[in-house]
Amino acid sequence: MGIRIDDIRIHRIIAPLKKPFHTKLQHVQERESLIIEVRSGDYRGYGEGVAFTTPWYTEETVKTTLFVLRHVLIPRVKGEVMTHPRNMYELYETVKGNRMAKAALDMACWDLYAKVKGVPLYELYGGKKEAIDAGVVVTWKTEEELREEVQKAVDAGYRRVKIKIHRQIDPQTIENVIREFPETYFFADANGSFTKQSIEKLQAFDAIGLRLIEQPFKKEDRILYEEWTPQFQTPIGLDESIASYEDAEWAIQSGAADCIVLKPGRVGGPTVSLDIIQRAKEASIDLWIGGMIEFGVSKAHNIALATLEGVTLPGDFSASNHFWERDIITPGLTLCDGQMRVLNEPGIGVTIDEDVLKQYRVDTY
Ligand code: OSB
Ligand code: MG
Repeated sequence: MGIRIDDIRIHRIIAPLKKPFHTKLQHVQERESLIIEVRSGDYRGYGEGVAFTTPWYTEETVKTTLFVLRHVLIPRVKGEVMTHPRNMYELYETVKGNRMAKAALDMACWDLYAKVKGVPLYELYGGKKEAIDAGVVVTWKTEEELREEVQKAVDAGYRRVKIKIHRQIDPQTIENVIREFPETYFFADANGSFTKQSIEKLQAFDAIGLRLIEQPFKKEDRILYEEWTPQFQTPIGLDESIASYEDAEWAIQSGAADCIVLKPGRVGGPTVSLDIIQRAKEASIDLWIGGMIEFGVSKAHNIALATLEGVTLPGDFSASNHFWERDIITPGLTLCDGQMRVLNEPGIGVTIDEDVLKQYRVDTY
């Protein structure tokens, strides 16, 4: 028996960050996002649109995802009967690109499906872990601030800390700080800042004992990845480069990546993510799940995926209190011994805090 999609709502929200997120690409002080709600009878499935207000990180934006959801994707699924979330995805799979819009809807369909079945999402996915490793990102301007931020992260219990870097900074700054925390796993994320002309600088970063360097070159620089990834001693993880299953396939087959950074909200949602995780597992390539300054709805979806065996390294899983004074879910996500407990309720396993949603909401469509 199928699940009729009776109605779909989109809430556009804006929330201030506790501390500005400062990177070379953008200074983020508040986060605009979409929360999508798919209804069937009394059941509600939730998804999150994770594009930003402007195209500084991905081509898609809040406005483009909103347009595509309202005028292209939702008309294809509203009133239809879901026998499985993959069947819903097939209704709009041929729409070109716009994977962040697709992901928001796909998340909501998976959550709804699991709730109607009365099972936690991770169980539906076949996940086995009871807790997943947490990880946090730090942005910084001075060595002193970097040290302080890392110390705060370590004190909060994070065992994996990701540091934002770019080609103009001195690798010595990073080395000085990470040496002081020998127990911590340090990743560095360059967000595509390095070029063919700055390979030597990247080689210097390669020598400081990082556990991973994320997206050193632009996503378009496939030739550089294919040539250079095998030559670094630090594993290279591809983030922006992985926007689809086919991108993951290229990264695996060409040797351009030692590790896949999977952002479910960017590749099209759980349906595509499950396929990528399966493929990475078959290829025995490392994979971790990344975030993009997300609220608890997306994080809860990501936690469910992270329980799968093919997810081999700690991802961008920070507690609700890292970015937010108040998250839109209740209870908020917390750390326990450097880990996050898997949510054992039907669907994503968290409830929307209607008061907070109302406080952040600027529009409903
Ligand atoms: O490149 O991983 C990235 C945040 C926004 C956009 C891009 C990225 C990030 C992060 C933060 O590094 C990850 C998180 O949400 O914890
Ligand atoms: Mg990244």
